[in-house]
Amino acid sequence: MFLWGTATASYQIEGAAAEDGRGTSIWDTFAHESGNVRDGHTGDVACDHYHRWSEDVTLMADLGVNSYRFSISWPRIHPRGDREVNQAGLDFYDRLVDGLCAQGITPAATLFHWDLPQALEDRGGWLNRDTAHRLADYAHTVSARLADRVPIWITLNEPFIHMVFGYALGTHAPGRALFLDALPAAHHQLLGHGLATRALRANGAGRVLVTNNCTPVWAASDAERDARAADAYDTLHNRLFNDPVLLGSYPDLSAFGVPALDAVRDGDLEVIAQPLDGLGVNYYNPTRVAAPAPGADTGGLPFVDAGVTGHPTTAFGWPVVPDGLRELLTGLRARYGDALPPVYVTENGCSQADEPGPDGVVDDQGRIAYLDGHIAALRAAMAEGVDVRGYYVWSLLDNFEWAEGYNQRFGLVHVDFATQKRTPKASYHWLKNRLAAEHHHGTPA
Ligand code: PNW
Repeated sequence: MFLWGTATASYQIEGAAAEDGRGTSIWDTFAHESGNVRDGHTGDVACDHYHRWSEDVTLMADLGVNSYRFSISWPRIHPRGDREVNQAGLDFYDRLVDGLCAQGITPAATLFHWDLPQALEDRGGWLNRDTAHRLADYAHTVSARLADRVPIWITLNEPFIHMVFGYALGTHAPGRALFLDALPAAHHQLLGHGLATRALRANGAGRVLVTNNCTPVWAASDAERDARAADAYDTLHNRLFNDPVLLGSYPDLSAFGVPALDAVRDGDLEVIAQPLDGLGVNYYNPTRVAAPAPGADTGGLPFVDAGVTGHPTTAFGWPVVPDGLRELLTGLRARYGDALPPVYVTENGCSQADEPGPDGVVDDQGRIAYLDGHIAALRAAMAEGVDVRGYYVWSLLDNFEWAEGYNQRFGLVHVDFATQKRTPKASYHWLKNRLAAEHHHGTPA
């Protein structure tokens, strides 16, 4: 059965940051330090999903999705990052999973969606190889409790974005600006993926995936130097995370003047490359890059962002290019061939400045056009031979959009953060009709 779902992440929706024994995560620390998040927003309350999860499951059941991708808050389970387990944290996900199953909604659980226990950051976070082993312990704890009812597990969410924003640029937690010295955070996350995969399989987890944020890369011109810049960007953003998992090798970064990954030890790539049941792909937009101007200071990077022009943009300023999803998926198939497992589009969506009108209706026509275009592109990729098994809209609810706080709304459901009132937007009603028709015909969209 093709999986149609919505996606969320723990820190972005749960709130209840200090309840039931939850430990501190790097996002608690980061958001509470002034200047890091727009308007000083934090995830302390967020969508209060920790208390309102049942209402949110009902919203999904009414929408007609057959799957839900959520993430588990690591510090709710292991508050200090060590092996000590907080049962109340496990109990929360137990209730949620039972609630989903009762509605026929297949749970897909992400282990790490960026909310690392602060205690692990205090020991170096993902720059410390030991964190990979702690992820495996955590994978063991949660799958021992939930794998009997959760058939789909995603080890990591977007290790590229976490490395770049968290460790290279410092715009996300843990707020470190190490530039190219952030690279060990890539390897240690991937090692954690491999070790966690083993732990999940030992507990009978059904399907194990990793989710990478992928982007088609366009060269700004036909010039050879721009083509090389595009190749370099593609290597760092896409191949650095897909190659080791799917092929068992890292791409050669030295070809672009980027230092080699010296964190890699003998045997690591075998751990990272064990067979997967699927590749999770998050797609938002393509990226267009150029070679740096002669003498420009790019911090050692062999490319600059040239911007995608000539397309509509979202509230975030991200270009809307539906065909980029088809290009991305067929490109993955072309590059990896039979080494590409079934693909799950684990996130796709857009932000808009949505507010209810005088009639109470949130008329988000832009989101409807976005989703309609991307679902058509998904279908085109499948017609061209890409084995896609699922599609998840980011996001069910307007939520805490990281460094942007509550200022970027990605939800199918509007949230009034002052009252926690949920209002399904026009896109929710549109998708509901779409899913009902899909159910009727039995084929994807
Ligand atoms: C993803 N970019 O993050 C995350 O998985 C979600 O938690 C997030 O809410 C969603 O996309 C929307 O931002 C991204 O700059 C963050 O290319 C930044 C980028 C892409 C994805």
